[in-house]
Amino acid sequence: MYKLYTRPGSGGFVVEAALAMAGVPFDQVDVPKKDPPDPAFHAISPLNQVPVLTLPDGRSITESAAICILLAERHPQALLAPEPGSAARADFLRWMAFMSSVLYPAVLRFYYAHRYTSDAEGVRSVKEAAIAEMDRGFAIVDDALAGRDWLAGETLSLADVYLVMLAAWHPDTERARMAWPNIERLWSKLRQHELMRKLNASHEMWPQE
Ligand SMILES: N[C@@H](CCC(=O)N[C@@H](CS)C(=O)NCC(=O)O)C(=O)O
Repeated sequence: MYKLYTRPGSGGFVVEAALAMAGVPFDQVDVPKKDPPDPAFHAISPLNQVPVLTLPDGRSITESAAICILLAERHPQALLAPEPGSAARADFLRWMAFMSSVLYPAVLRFYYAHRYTSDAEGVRSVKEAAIAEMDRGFAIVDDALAGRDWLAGETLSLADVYLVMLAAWHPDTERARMAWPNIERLWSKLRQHELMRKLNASHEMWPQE
């Protein structure tokens, strides 16, 4: 059985969505935010971050995008991602990598700004720069969504869930929803999606409609 180490409001949101969409049972462990972490958690998550997924064979992996791609591979019937080899698969991989390497780190720079400067006075500048970097990244994804219902392929994939999770973390969601109408169009659909609504009830990513 899978075991998901997570925390409400964290990147565990998209992994929980993937497991639920795949219809596979899993154990869930809510990891308290503490530094240093418990040694057992540190052994599977050296950066003391969630999500971590322990696979049925006992191996544990970190990195939300890698976990999503792996789950899509292991549960192809759930259509969590476009089929390997398809043109849409290339889009899926591109956007998963873009979101986890550009947008997610920009979000972390905002919420953990003290880690990115040795100057206590510099925290504000780090936060401002983080928002500018988020804005640059979201604008690129918003352009990619123009005239499209979904980020990759013709149906919902984990890339869409990943995107709305990141959008919900924007420090100014009011402005985000106005600034990127294509992302907002996708997000508004997912705000009505039964599973997303259910997950949002425990993660409180956005105000429930
Ligand atoms: N690159 C990692 C980032 C994971 C991450 O930063 N998780 C946050 C929660 S959303 C966390 O655990 N932060 C605690 C910390 O960095 O101390 C991924 O994509 O899974």
